[in-house]
Amino acid sequence: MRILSGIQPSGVMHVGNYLGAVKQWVTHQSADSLYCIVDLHALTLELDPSVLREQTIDTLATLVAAGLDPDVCTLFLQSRIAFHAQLNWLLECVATFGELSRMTQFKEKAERKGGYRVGLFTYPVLMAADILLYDTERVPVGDDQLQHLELTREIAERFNNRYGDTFTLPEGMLPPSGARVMDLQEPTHKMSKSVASPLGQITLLDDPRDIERKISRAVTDTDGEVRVDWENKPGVSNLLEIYAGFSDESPHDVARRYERYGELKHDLAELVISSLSPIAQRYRELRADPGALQSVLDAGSLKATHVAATTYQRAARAMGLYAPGA
Ligand code: ATP
Ligand code: LTN
Repeated sequence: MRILSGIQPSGVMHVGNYLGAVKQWVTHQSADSLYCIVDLHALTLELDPSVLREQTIDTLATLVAAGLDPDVCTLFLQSRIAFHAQLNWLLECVATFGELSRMTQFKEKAERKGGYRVGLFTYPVLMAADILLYDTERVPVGDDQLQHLELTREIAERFNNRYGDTFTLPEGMLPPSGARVMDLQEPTHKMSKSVASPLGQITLLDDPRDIERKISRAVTDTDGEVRVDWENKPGVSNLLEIYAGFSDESPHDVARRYERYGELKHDLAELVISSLSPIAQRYRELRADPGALQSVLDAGSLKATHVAATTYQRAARAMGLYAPGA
């Protein structure tokens, strides 16, 4: 089963990224899975170039520390493979302005910032190129990316109908719990790397004292009953969801064991600390050897290029371009 997914090097990874995406990547890694650091997508943000460079290596180290093994799966950098940008252009000539205008992530991010970059608008087309280039069958992502995936399928279907069967239609893959982790301080908003919320996010590199502090201060409610009720108790529901994501249970089963918020928070902090401490420790070791991390990217890019070239040329030929091959 061909699996591909991507993550932006837009900051330190948080438990939302981990439970929604990366934990599934680790579980499903094989010789047929590719994981991509989407640095081109991060150019839609206004990052200082030196910060982007640092964060790219930090992201790679975090992925390996979280359990991705470069000897098993392919870990690569999007910008190293020019076919992503090339297929992006072909697909921009298949996607429509109207469908991109309906993307909620674009609408939300554009609202936050006037004078946004055009890339923020065309972002989902590049994501479709990432996915379609590798004949991807499954895309493990958090819930916020399902709309982009649906668009990817629509673009691929339209392309296949217009130019002949070229692309595999991918399907999303959500984790049973943790597909949508909310900010601990504002539990009606998704936890997000690019939104500053120091107490609202738990990162994979937080030290145990910070994790404990953030969980103990997480917003709850005054009703006092531990149960899943997203409408009336988003804070408590979110804590149960995070717990379930780490312990591989259902949030309802977790809720049944607790009477009081204090106990739930105490145990959740212990669970998160014991799950994340080894990742943070491994991260520090890996980050101390940037040369080894560069080699991971070199090897991964080499493996990915071969597949990408074949698919790109197939698509280009189908559209009438003089691409090499048949
Ligand atoms: P940004 O805030 O910059 O958009 P992000 O935190 O949403 O960043 P991405 O790099 O865009 O992170 O996403 C990487 C993966 O993490 C995607 O599969 C996405 O669906 C998932 N993800 C992101 N935030 C959450 C969340 N709060 N809960 C569950 N999954 C999430
Ligand atoms: N848009 C995604 C990141 C992303 C991605 C991909 C995910 C870019 N290309 C390909 C899966 C497959 C996000 O998480 N914001």
